[in-house]
Amino acid sequence: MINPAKDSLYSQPLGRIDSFIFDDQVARVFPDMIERSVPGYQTIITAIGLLAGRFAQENSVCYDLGCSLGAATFAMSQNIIAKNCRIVAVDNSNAMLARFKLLIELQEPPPLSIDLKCANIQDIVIENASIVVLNFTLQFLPLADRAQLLEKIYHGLLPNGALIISEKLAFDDPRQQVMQTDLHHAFKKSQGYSEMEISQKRTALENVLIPETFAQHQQRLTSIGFSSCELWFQYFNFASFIALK
Ligand code: GEK
Repeated sequence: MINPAKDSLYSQPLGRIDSFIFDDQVARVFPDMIERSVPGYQTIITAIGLLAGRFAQENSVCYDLGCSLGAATFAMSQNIIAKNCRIVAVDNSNAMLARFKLLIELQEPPPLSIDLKCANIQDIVIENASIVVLNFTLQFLPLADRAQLLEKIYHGLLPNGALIISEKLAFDDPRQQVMQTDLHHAFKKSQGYSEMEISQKRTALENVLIPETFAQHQQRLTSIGFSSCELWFQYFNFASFIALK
């Protein structure tokens, strides 16, 4: 059940393309899907571990919001040296969490306690946080709900806490938008996806994954109160940034 399978969900012509959801079919192929779809994904996961090592504070909580199979949680748990930290990993997909639980059981006991929660990240309490990770999760929330979640995170963060957000980006300049989108598709082709897979997946994600520009993210985070927000990684239209309290 847990062997990572190859993502071929969109490889056959689908008469009707349903909106993308994080169900068991997706959870089963997720590691392969995200690795071949998001340029720089593994680099970002490694860096989240390093950032957690730097920002985790003693006696605090580290949150992985929209944790999927826990890649960021595992990276954090291997790098946090601050004493008495725990990780709270949250996802509203039962299918993802069931597999994440199995992965934890299959591993050596993780060095930190990991608390898995099946919940909407909009409904959980965030408190005593030194680091919060939204690794490709915010993009799935309705635009109108994003500021409220980020305000809750800001208030739940300790002084000197950090929020790491990774997202697919949009661009104001139409030429950049076309070029970056084309380059992302070229990346997916280089990873073995066919034109049909790329196009069917794109349709499934329409109105489900809603990208914003980096300027929009930065403006919203600083208007909420974060003292700064800077990009630390970008590969075509995929980026990761860090906001400091
Ligand atoms: C990784 N961070 O591998 N509440 C809880 N979970 C949610 C919500 C919500 N409102 N909306 C979406 N999700 C991971 C990758 S994937 C990114 C994150 C992608 C969850 C959803 O169920 C899925 O597991 C995850 O957010 C997004 O580092 O597939 O592009």
